[in-house]
Amino acid sequence: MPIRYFIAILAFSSIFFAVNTQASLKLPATVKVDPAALEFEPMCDPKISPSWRKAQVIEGVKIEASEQCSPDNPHLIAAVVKGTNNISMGTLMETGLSPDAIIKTDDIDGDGDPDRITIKLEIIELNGRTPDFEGVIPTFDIAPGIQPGAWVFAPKTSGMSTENFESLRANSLLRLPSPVIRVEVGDIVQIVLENTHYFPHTIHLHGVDHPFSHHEYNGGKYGNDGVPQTSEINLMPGERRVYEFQPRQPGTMFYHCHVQTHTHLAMGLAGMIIVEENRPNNWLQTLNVGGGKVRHPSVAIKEQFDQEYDLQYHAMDKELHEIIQKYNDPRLIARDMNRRYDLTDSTEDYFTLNGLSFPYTLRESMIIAEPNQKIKLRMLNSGGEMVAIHTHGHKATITHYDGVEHNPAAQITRDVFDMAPAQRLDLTLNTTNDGLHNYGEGAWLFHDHREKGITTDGMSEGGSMSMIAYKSYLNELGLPKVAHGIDLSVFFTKEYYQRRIPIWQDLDQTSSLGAAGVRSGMDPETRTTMLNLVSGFLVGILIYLIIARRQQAKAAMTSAISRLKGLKGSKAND
Ligand SMILES: [Cu+2]
Repeated sequence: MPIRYFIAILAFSSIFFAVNTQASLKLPATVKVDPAALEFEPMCDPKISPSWRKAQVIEGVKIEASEQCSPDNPHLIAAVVKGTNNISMGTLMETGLSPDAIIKTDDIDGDGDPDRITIKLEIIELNGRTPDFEGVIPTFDIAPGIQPGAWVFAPKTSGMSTENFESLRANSLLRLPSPVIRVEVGDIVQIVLENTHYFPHTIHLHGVDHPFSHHEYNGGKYGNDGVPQTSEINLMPGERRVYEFQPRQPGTMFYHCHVQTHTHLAMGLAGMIIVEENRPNNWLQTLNVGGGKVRHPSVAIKEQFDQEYDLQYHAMDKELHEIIQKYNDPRLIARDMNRRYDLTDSTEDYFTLNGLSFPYTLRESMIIAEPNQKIKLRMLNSGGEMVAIHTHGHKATITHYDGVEHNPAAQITRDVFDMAPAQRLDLTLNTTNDGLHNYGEGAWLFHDHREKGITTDGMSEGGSMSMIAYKSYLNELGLPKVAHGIDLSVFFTKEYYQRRIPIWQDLDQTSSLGAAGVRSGMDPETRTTMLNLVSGFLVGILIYLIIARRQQAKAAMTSAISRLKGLKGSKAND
């Protein structure tokens, strides 16, 4: 090859790379995601009647107001306070409960309230696979578009698991978390577990005063502690078992499945069980479905507090919760859960408060306060790791650990509350603006201060974050009025959690921190690849020339050298 070709190739390469480098220095245009292309969900569930928020009396049961945008169904509260055996058919039909879901009888101590309480629970799968179509059923979104497969204990219901024939959404009784159960000291309580699921399960009453075994029920064959390795055998699909106890001590406790606990608890078979002090005429709200505000608090709570909230923190590993969405065959699910899934390699992806992640926590798990109130908070951590719950604008006092009162003289007031897995804390939130307990009214966040606790599958804002919102900071929907025109609606889109929205695109008018479009010219990676390609090509030609054209190369070299020599010789002669 004549030497001029080499020179031509080298020149072309140099110009090509120089031009390309110039081109890649041009900034790409900012690309905005058009809000019209997003699917905004209504911030409040339009199916929930605003009339549910009001203070009211149903079946003679006083139900406190709840300003949340998704308040609990007041008919349900009346039904679980009176018992499904003591209410009208009209009220029962408003709840979706089975007529034998909560049976209350026998005022044994003669103090004006029933002391024999029977609670029927089923096991429901949420966001599970169906053989009928692609997708999951019944659906329960913990945040927009986020549907982890889950199992819950649920009150015994009548009718369908979905809202109706056209909807895939779970009916409102079937949801995360498993319901809060409330009983009184001295009650004779029977929890009847009807295993409506395809796997074996049990109930372990963590922290509740219960005998290891009882022989009146279950034919003397089974125990009462829920542990298949010690007290009883697995409760198989289609079977029922009665757990009976008569608690002697009050406190905030915990119940959960004890079959393959490392996965069944994380799947959602875990809830709060609260033993209230015995008082006359103490009709309790036996279930708090979804947790949150207790709209019919016990007599003892009303003696001391203005409000009461049940708050369950739970976390989920996506990998575990996807298993039930892969197969319809219980053997394959059992194989993946019991033998392939390794909890020691797990990471928590979803963080929930009362079964929901931000922004849905704003619908129903906010603490709605007024100045100078004393609010009872009962907290449970049913996740697998520590949590560190921080209250903005407030310092609260820990009164009870694991249901046992802490020495009042030594109670600690602080603003971060660490809870080990399975731990319960009772807090008193005092909203007196004294610079210690509260710094004034606002829409104050309260959130897990492990920063991952405020994410949903790694996207922030999400997780178990909620608010302590003062009434003066609520809008007409019961959502927080946020200052400076900040718009929370973007969080109510699936696209946000699908990572499709540049989160800062609307911070200023020029969208200076929005998304960069496709760069003109080449990106650095492509440029490096091309450079390597061209270098390789050149080296290849060189090697080819050396090997195949070595004669011509030699001749060219010799003539070049002799030409140089000739030049030198003529210079010397000059
Ligand atoms: Cu289980």
